[in-house]
Amino acid sequence: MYADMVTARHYEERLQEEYLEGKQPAFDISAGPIPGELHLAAGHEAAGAGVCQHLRDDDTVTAPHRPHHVAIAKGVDLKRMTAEIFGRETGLGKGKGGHMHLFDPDVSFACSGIIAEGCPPAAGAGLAAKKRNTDSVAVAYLGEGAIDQGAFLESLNFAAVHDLPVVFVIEDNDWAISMPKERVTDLEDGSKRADGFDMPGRRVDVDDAVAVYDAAREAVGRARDQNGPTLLEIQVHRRMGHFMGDPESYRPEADQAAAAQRDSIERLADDLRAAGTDDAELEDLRAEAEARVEEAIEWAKDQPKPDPAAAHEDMWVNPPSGVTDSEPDFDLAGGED
Ligand SMILES: Cc1ncc(C[n+]2csc(CCOP(=O)(O)OP(=O)(O)O)c2C)c(N)n1
Ligand SMILES: [Mg+2]
Repeated sequence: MYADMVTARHYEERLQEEYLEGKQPAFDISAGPIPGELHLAAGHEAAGAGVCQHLRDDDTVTAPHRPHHVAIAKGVDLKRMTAEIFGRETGLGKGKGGHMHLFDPDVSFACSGIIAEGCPPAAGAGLAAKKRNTDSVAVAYLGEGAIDQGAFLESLNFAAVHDLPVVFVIEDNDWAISMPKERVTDLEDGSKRADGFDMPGRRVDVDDAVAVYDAAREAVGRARDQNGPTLLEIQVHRRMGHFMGDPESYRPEADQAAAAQRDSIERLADDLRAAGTDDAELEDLRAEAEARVEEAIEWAKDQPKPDPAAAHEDMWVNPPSGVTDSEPDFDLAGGED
């Protein structure tokens, strides 16, 4: 867990540096080596590592727009993920998806920029596991700002009614862009949403990786033993803006300072030291993580950019007429399913 968490933190620090290259003096979102939006998850690491530690490659994970810590903990190929973020041809999605649309079938991982969008596919993966009588499980991550979304509530209901092996994980960082949690919900503990679906719900109040690990072991074990879904909520902290370039003028300084002070990585390091791990071992893990991140970034930056003509390949609908000269490869009106 410590290795995953320090990898995720260092990865984001490095992406932050790369992202800012060329975006100044007036912030130009499309300029520089990482075009588009970038949502960093520093402060969320315990939720990724503590849950994914219990998962296998054939367990499905769907993550939202803030996905890197979860992807790293799930074992997504770091080089191809980085190439995707840098918009390169060898990226997980041939450079067409960017950082919010990572998809790695080798470890059953996907994420989406549409909030709560991962919940129905996770319920679907759970249904598939049940019908195939395998013991794989599915985990859907979402933010606390998404707990009033229909897709989430319908998925909870569907998973509960069909006793599906799904764990829903709310990462509560107190904010949805500039909207503080208390202005959109009266529920302090989002895991109570489970009560309405007769499903177990549990909140982990602090971003303590060991506490997350314990709560997730029970929830994932319950799913794997075919005893149905669980809803977990984990308190995390947003150490950065909603996305890169967010001036956070809406956020009280005290809240920012509190987030900066709480650090689940330092907390886990203290726990490990108390359990007998020496500093040299922690330092080795950190150095290995940093080297792995550097290697992935260097590799990604060396990769070719996609041919613009490839923009119309791998599409699910025909491009509008006049956009491309190539013949459509299937006919939507053809009547086949
Ligand atoms: C269905 C939908 N509505 C609105 C948005 C715009 N949007 C992007 S992120 C976000 C807030 C998400 O907050 P939260 O779920 O708490 O996640 P966090 O960003 O805090 O990790 C919103 C409203 C979206 N992407 N999808
Ligand atoms: Mg949030």
